[in-house]
Amino acid sequence: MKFDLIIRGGKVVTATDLMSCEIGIREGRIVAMAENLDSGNADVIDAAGRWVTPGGVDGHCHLDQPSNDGSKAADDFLTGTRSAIAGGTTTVIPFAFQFRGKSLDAAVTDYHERASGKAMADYAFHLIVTDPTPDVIEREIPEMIRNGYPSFKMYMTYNAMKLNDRQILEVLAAARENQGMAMIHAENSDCISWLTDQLEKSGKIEPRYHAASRPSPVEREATHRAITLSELVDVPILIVHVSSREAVEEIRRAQGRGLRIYAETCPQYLFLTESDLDKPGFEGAKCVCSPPPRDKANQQVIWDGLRNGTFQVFSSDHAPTRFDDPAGKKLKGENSSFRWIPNGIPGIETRMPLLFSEGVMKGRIDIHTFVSLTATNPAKIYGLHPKKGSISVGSDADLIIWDHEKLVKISNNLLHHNVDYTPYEGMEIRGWPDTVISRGEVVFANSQVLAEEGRGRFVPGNLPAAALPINRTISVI
Ligand code: DUC
Ligand code: ZN
Ligand code: ZN
Repeated sequence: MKFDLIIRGGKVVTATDLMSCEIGIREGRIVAMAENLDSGNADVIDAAGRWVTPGGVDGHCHLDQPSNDGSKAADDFLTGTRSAIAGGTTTVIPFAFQFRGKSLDAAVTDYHERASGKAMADYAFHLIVTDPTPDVIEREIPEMIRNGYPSFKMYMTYNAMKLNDRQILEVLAAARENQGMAMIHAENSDCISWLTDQLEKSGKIEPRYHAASRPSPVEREATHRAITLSELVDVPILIVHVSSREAVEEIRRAQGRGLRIYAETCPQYLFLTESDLDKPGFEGAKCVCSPPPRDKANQQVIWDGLRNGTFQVFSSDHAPTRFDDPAGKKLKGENSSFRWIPNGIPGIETRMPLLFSEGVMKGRIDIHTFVSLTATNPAKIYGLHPKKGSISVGSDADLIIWDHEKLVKISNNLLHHNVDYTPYEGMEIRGWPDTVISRGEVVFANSQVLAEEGRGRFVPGNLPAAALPINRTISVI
C-alpha cells in the first residue's frame, strides 16, 4: 500500500484506546494503522516517545461575527483559524448569526463568504436562531439540518438575540422532529437587567460589577428552565459555557433522572475568577465574559465535572475583541458602565494546551478524557464524527504530536490571534503541540504556522445520533 505520510513510533491515543502503531496517510485520510507500515516513498515523521491525539475540534468559537453594539470581532477566519492551528485545533465550529427579520439561509450564505478563501483550518457552522418565525420553524430549520447545519444556539438573554420560553419550545420541537442539536445560553435576562440597573443606580459601574450583575442563581434558574423545556419536548439539549456549581447541580440532577442533557465548559471557568475582573483601572474588562468567571470553589466543581462525565465538551468560546481599541473593550470609554463592555475573551489557541497541562499533566483528567472533551465528543455531538475527532481508518488525518515536556510561559507575543491580550498572560504550563497535521498536511511545526490562507474546507454536519430523543431508536445501517 502506498502512503503520502507515515507517523511512526508514537503512542496513538483515542477517546478509548492507546496504541503503539504507525499511522499511514494517503490523500488526506488515515488509510492504515499497524505495527509496521512499508514507507516506500512516503514522508515519515518520527513521533517516538510522544502522544499522538486527534486534532482538536473547537465546538464553540466566534469568528468574524457581526455585533449589535458597534464592537468589532478582532479575529476573522484567517487570524482565528491560524491561532486555532497553533494550539492544536484543526476544526472550528463558529456561529452563523441570524439577524432578526432575515433568514437562516442569509446567515449561512454570509458566513460562507467570510470563511471561504481565508480559513486555514476546516470549519462547520452552528446557527444562532434569533427570529423563529413560522417559516424558520417549519421550513428553514428542517432544511438547514438536512443540508449540513444540524446544530443551533438559542439565547435566553441579550435583547437582540433572546427567545422567550414559548419560542424556545417551538425551536426545540423542530429540533426533535428533524434530529437537530439545540444549544442553549442559559442566563435569566430579567434578573440581569434588574441587577444591572440597581448596580448602576448606586454608582457601581466598574468591570468587577459585571460578575455581580450575573451571579450563579441567574445561571441556575435558566439552566433549570432550559432543562424543563427540553424535558417537555423530549429532545436533548446542550448547555453551553457552564460556569458554576449551581448550574452543574441542575445538569447532574437532570442527567441522573435519565434526561439527555449535554454540557460544555470553557477554560475561563477553570483558570479565571471574578477577582480577574477587579484589576486596577480598566484591566478587568479583559476578562468580561458571560457567564462571568466565579471563584476557586466553583473552579473545583468544574474540574470535578470534567472528570466525572457531567461535561462532554470543552470549548474555547473564543469571542475576541481587542482591549486597547474603540471598537473593542473600550467601546464606550474606560469610565463607562460594565454594561457596555463587549462580552467575551480570546482563547482559541490556549484551549488545548491549558487543559493538557493543567488537566492531563497534573493528573486531574486522563489523556482519553482529554481527547473526548476536546475532539471526539464535539465531533460526535455536532455530526462531524468519524471524519473529525477520531484516529481511525477512514477519518481525516487531523493529528497532534505533543511535546509533553515543553515549558511555556504564556504571553500574547507567542499567540497567533489578532487580539492585543491574553487573559492567561504569564501563566506557566507544560506541554504544547509540537506538530499539527490537518488532512495529512503539516500545518504547524517548529513553532511556525505553515498553513496556506484559504486551505480550510467546509465540513457539512450529519444528523447527530446524540440529538435523538430518548425513546427513539436509530437504524444501524
Ligand atoms: N455568549 C457566548 O457564547 N459567547 C460570548 C458571550 C456570550 O454571552
Ligand atoms: Zn453564550
Ligand atoms: Zn460563545
